[in-house]
Amino acid sequence: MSSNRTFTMIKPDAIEKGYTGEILNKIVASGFRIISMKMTQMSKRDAEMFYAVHQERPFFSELVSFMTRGPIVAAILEKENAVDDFRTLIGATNPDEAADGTLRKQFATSMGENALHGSDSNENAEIEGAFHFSVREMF
Ligand code: 3AN
Repeated sequence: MSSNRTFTMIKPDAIEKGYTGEILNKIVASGFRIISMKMTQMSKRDAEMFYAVHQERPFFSELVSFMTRGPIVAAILEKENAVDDFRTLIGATNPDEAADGTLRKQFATSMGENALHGSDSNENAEIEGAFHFSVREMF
């Protein structure tokens, strides 16, 4: 994937609360183009693989059960400087620390239930995008 792409998931908490449409509108209005998108539910094994880097962290089992409790919307997004600009758009992991105008400030409730994922590097954007989408699902 090129360095102008990032990967996101709208997490189960935001979907349960009916925020999907509003979040997608804000992402597109912020200049991101949707390359790939689907609503899907991760299995326990999927979430354990996706978040393998966090497996030693104390919140790992909480994270896996949260991310599998309902559907997510996974998407690959394109924009110049996509990874950094999307991290800026979503805001800090902890919504209490997220800046005004960020998606987590508006839609997240806690450190765990924080509404959106955004890749933290070009390398991870590519790995995470390939985890959810095949080449023929990238447009
Ligand atoms: P970010 O998603 O902002 O890159 P990471 O990579 O530090 O944050 O954490 C990955 C995910 O793990 C977060 N999105 C969040 O859902 C969860 N998480 C991080 N820290 C905690 C915590 N202290 N308690 C519960 N869940 C957490």
